Amino acid sequence: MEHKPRYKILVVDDHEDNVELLRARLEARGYEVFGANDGLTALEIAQKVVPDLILLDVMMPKMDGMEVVRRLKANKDLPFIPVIMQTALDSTENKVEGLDAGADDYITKPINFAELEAHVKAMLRIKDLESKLTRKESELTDLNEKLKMISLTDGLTGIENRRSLEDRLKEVWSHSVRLHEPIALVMCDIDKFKSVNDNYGHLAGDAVLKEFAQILKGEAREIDRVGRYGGEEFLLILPGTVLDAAVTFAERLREKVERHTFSYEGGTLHRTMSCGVAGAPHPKVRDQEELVRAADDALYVAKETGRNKVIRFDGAEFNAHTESKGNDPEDAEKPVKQTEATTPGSPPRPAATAQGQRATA
Ligand code: GH3
Ligand code: MG
Ligand code: MG
Repeated sequence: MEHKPRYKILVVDDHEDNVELLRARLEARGYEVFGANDGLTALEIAQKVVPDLILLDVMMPKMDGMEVVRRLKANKDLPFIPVIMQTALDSTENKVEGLDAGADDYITKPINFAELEAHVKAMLRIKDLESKLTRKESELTDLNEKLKMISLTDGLTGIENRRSLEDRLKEVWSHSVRLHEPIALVMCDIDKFKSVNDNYGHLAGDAVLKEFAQILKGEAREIDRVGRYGGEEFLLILPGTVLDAAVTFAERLREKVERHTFSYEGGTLHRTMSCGVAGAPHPKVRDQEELVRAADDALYVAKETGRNKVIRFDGAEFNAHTESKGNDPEDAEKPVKQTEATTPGSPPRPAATAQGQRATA
């Protein structure tokens, strides 16, 4: 059998007899009844027991029912509690004033109990609907929060995904510009990661990615953002960091990865990573997209010049390499690595080339 909730009703009347009369009849109907003989006590009890309904006498000394209902309805800590005003005066003015003050219903004295009960039931139905709605609303808010989290999180590693990184970079970039603060990016890519999958299986690859993400997270500061930018490519956003410091940080990361033993079900393995580092302010970096491209270009040079290294955008090695590739404007939109694009699994990076050659122009 379904257990019916026991509704709590607060009866407020300056005449104790009236309270007791209603208490007896309502309790006989299965309601839990609380009584108050003045407005202030009513407000206190309402706060304490949070009744499902209040039967409120209008005419009371000190604080009348109008004031009580006004204060009740203004109290943001309380949920919706239907208030039925009981007025001895069968005057329209009194009813209007009560409803205006925030009462939900009224009943005139002397009280006809059958009528009162019908009003109580009707109000409790509304209360139930309202509670259900509030519950649904809060469930929906929770669900939206969760969805938002999911949409910004990388499913495999549990760290931020590319969308989240891009949102955050936009914010950090404008913050840096506004406050004339430096900002740096480290783009990391695991070297020869494809061979992990090929040699040890996709699950081993997944395990390495997860562990790799944790290494980056563990090394980053609280204010840094670490996310998975693509397959085995990770981006760190370092607010308030100059290029030199970011390069030092990336070098430390690189060494850490090089020394790290990755575990997967069935064994352990080692991998290295390459990093591209870029920072702003920098004459060749005008917006956050150019900053990402600069870090990506530097990463590309790191890959091209042997891997397991950190390359600084616009640094000596970066420029020497991009210059050696020539700066024929005809090539500007072509990938640097075009002739080597036959290497399986090494997609050309048009953006890298465009920016890299612009740097030498
Ligand atoms: P390089 O040193 O030039 O970066 O070589 P690489 O093998 O690391 O790079 P490449 O881009 O050739 O291969 C990346 C591989 O990463 C290919 C892809 O199957 C794998 N990969 C991408 N996402 C995932 C993933 O979520 N799990 C696993 N196991 N592998 C992934
Ligand atoms: Mg790689
Ligand atoms: Mg890659």
